[in-house]
Amino acid sequence: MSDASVVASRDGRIGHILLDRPKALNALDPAMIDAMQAALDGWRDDPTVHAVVIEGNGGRAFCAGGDIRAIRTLAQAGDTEAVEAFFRAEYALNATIDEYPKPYVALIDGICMGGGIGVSVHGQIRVTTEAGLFAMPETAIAMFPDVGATFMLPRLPGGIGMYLALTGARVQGADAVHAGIATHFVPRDALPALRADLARDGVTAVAVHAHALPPFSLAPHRAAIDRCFGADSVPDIVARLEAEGTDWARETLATLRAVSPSSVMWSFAAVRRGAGLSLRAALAAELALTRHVTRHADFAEGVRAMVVDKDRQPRWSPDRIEAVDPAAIAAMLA
Ligand code: QUE
Repeated sequence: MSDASVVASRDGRIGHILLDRPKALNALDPAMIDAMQAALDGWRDDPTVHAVVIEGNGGRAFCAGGDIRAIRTLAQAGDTEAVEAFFRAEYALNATIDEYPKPYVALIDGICMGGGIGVSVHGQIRVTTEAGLFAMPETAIAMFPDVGATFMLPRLPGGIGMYLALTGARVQGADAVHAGIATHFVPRDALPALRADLARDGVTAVAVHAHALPPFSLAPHRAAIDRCFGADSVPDIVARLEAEGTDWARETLATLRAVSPSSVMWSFAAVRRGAGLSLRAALAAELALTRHVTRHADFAEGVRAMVVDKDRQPRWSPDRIEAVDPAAIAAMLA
């Protein structure tokens, strides 16, 4: 079976999904989401499929996100039903991956952000190469870490999840295993052999090819991440970063000051709430939050600045964390 931008095929014991939209860094459009859901549904009860393997084509990206440009266009046209239909289908796919009765193996060799996290992290096995580059960068476009990230991030060690959620910080290669996003590290050179062994032997091949991890490059900042991002409010996070007095803290605060202030506030609240929810409940809460966020002026402005015009000069409103009304944020999550 094949769609324009997803190739679903069989290879020995596995069902193989190739995200094949390399010019858009394999970002997910609605047809790709439908094709992936159909492939997984078709293989669920097929006794000859022992595991599913997903990869991105083109060598640069596993999957850079979702079709956020199209969502902005629909939202600006007032087509809330089409916006909702996109997120509903994407989040349903995320839940299908989490609940899939067979091993689901993502081979991540390049950019894996936003929607790419959603079609990998809920699977049982996430293999990263040294080129795997992970982030939830949504505060830069005034969205929030969705695709089940409000469930996943608060379950990462210490304050790492909130740090990744609010700053959009990138985690590369073996660091993603240390952070709890990936499960195995396999060098890029070994991927052809891993692929062949997965088809022949099934998922036992992953452990055979997995390498020991180099040290966590965030280790020098782990204590500061936990101190600052474990705070109980965004203004408290800012105050703790100011109190650190290190270059890392100054750079982190500058990042936090550059992304959408409103988005930092609603992302903080959404990730906090996700700590106490099941994945299904977190996805339902995320869907409800998309209705408010995609109507907020910062969302259209953020996608304009980062994805459409690419001037990277968004004009946020309000333009400071301290000017965001906490009651307005609370109302969006109610
Ligand atoms: C922040 C984001 C996204 C982004 C850039 C940001 C995001 C997203 C895309 C994206 C990437 C490639 C595409 C595309 C969209 O960019 O979520 O259509 O082809 O999906 O700074 O959160």
